[in-house]
Amino acid sequence: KRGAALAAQFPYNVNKVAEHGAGVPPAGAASNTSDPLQTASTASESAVSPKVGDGVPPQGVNPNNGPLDRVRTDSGGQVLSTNQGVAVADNQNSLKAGLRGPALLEDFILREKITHFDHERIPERIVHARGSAAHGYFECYKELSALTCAAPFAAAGKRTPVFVRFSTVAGERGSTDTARDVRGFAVKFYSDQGNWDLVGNNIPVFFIQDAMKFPDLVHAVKPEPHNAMPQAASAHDTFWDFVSLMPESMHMLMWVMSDRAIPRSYRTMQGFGVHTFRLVNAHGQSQFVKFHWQPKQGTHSLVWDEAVRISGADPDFHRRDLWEAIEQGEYPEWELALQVFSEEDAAEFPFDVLDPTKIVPEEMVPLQVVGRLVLDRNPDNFFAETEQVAFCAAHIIPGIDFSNDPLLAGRIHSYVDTQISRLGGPNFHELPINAPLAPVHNNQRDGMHRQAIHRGRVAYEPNSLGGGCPFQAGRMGFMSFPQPVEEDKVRGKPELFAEHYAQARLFWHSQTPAEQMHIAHAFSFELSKVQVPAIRERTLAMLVNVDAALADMVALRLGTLVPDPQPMAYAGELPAYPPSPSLSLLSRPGASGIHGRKVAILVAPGVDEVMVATLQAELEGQGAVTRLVGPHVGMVGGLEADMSLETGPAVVFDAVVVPDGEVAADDLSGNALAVEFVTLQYRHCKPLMVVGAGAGLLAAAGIPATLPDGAPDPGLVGSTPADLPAALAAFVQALASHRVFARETD
Ligand code: HDD
Repeated sequence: KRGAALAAQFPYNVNKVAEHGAGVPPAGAASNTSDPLQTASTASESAVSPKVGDGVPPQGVNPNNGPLDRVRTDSGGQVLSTNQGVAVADNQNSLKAGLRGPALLEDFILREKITHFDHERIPERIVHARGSAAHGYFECYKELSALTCAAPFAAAGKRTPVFVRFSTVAGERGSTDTARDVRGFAVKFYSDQGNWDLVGNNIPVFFIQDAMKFPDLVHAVKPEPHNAMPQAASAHDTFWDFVSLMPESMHMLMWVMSDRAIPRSYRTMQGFGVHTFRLVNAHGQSQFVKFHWQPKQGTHSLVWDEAVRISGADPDFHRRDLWEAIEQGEYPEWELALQVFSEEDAAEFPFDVLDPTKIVPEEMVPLQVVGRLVLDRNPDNFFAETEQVAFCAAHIIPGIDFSNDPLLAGRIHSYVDTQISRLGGPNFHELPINAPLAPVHNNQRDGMHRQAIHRGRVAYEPNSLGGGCPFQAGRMGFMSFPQPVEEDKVRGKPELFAEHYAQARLFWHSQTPAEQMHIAHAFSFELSKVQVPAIRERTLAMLVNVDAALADMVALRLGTLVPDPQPMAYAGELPAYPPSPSLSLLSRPGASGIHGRKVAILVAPGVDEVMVATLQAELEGQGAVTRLVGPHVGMVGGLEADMSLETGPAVVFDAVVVPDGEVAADDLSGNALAVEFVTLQYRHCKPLMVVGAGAGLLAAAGIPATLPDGAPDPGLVGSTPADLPAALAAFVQALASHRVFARETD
């Protein structure tokens, strides 16, 4: 009798129940989704902190949701199966000849699982390996048919779904987010005329002028080949060896040594299409264009010491920031601005618009804002979307065309080519994240991993058996702008490409003193890591051509003298540009106040808990994110701390508040981590607010009450409990202006 009862309960091995123990699923669990055990575990796993959202994307916002739904898989309430859909009874134990015997070759379940696992990784991107992405839409402000027939600009209010991936360039897939580096800003528009990829960076120029040099540049900046060091850093000999022999990189080096290369967030950086492109209207008329993305959050950066510390505290800093902002409904936005100019205008510029080491200053061609980009949905799966997305500089649509920029020409080839090995064959365009919303019909067939099941016997054109389909679109299709060409076939560069310094000077002279200091320090830091003195000297010789004071500052910190300037290749007189204030990061504070800014509220037993609640409500009411940081997580008095001083150090916050409460202030003042917290907030020029007894912590940290010149420090807000509302207003203002660089002394 007992045997029969057990058999009903454990149908797999009625004679040896004890050997299987709890690993055997109760009878019927496979088909019975209301099983209490399963329900309980599903519920507890999906219970996440309300602070990071429930992970469920808002549906219906983005039209690209629909097609992706087809391939979305959700295992909630489902039984575990093999890839062939066979339910798996035991996911704990392999099949063996006896409990202590050898594993059996016939265990197809184990073999399928391990084989799939063995092939889970794909090659990382050869550059831009580290990245984070989100879905959203582009909304056109006004129709631009006079300029272009491109679908996203067809009507005011028209929304085109997009997928945007931000990245660092040099580091490997698992490298830190806050390395000094260029950031990729790649936008895939799923337009109704096909996919358009605007594969740009957060810096409007590039290191080199010709794609022929791209492999050399990348080999120089990547970890050195003999010892695979350093990771995600340009501060090493091979990079500076290369660039100091390539003076065309000088302008880009100025940008990369500026705070642009250590952004506070992906949300606070500009994006640029870099190259000159063409807009083409329905009549075939064309103008040149430069694309700019302007963050509504303002342009903000970290300071170097902070960026270095964040690498340890939270290497996913930018990925987390983007993810959390979107989960919290703080959708990042950029405006798309165009600089449009004719070929005749371009011929008058003192630089060549085909040279990607040059900008078109805004003073020469103003920006026109034509739409906005909103990121409102996190990916469901990092691999399927962020990793498998394949951007390509060659993906353009009717209404957009290339210019003859020789760097762009190489890119048009490189991206499809690289995906063929990275994504394992020529059909990567069928992966859901890459597939256009526009219909795809052609006679390309077969290849690895083909998804489409093409019907019929016709895979050629012209044909009569398929009624001539798919037929070519004629004037409704993509037509290259018929630019007249009559030249000799040569290898070489136009004369103006040889002028390398005038815009580097323009950039330098357009920075505020604090930004100039940061640039000088960045050059000094990077070159201090260079072991070969001749490389340092060669770089200094280039810097002299930019600005003598800059070369002096750097030479001083390298313990050397300023050498003679590097001879210039350009024979003509250098163009003189008036300073362009828009090149300073500080010229774009952003209109959105403190949205998405992260504020730490330091708590310890005895803190004024009512005040903490008020502070949280007020700051969160204005869009900031608050976190209670205490000596430990969990209950601190009557409050629940989100982070400890160790797991939530100063560098991951934009600002700090130390609330009132005498006992708490004493406790924090005696805590080395709390003292370090406010010290670093101060040192990194961030706003600090102290209320009542909270001021004791500033005193313990020896934080000066005024700026070095004796003026009041707008980022240091002190308050009595009674004056809290006025103090909060001052604090919010300081937070919105990001940093107090006048504080910097080190
Ligand atoms: Fe590139 C990736 C941006 C020059 C070849 N590039 C890549 C990505 C961005 C850029 C944002 C990452 C896309 C993603 O998120 O998946 N690249 C640029 C910009 C350039 C530039 C703004 C200069 C203006 N790139 C450039 C040249 C070449 C490449 C000159 C080759 C001739 N880039 C590649 C690549 C990558 C790539 C090897 C690596 C992974 C990939 O394409 O998908 O094909």
